[in-house]
Amino acid sequence: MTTERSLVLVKPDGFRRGLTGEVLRRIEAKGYALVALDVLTPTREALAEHYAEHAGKPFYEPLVDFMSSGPVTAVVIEGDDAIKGFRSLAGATNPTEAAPGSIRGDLGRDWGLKVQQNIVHGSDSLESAAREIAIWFPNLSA
Ligand code: IDP
Ligand code: MG
Repeated sequence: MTTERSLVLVKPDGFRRGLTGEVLRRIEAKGYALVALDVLTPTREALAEHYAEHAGKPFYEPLVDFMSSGPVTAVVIEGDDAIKGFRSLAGATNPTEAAPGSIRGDLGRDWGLKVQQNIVHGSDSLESAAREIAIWFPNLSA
């Protein structure tokens, strides 16, 4: 186990629904530290970088439209095994399948859209976390 940083986003659906505080509450209650926090409407350029691995997939354009549709809260969290730990707090990508107790399982649902609006993003590996933190917080020192 190592101290890790992860990039968390409260996506535009979560922000619009007033769930930023609830997401931050769960992160803090779990014991992770908040290292940096910003509220911003992401540019399509930043999202193209952030979601490069998904370029070309059927949900890619709807995903970029959705993610640039309004403000998000971007957060860097820190703690032992925080990357895996936050993925566990977030739950499965599909909110219908996400376990109750998780953020997506408790607060999300399928809205019948081309892209799943599932409240949060969390980095999925050390490499992704480093890459994503550099995109969202270029001035944050490691
Ligand atoms: P993750 O957010 O759980 O890591 P990824 O596979 O990285 O999931 O996908 C990024 C985002 O794209 C998801 O959070 C979700 O909003 C959307 N997405 C992923 N797969 C699908 C899909 O099959 N249908 C609709 N939207 C999807
Ligand atoms: Mg992902």
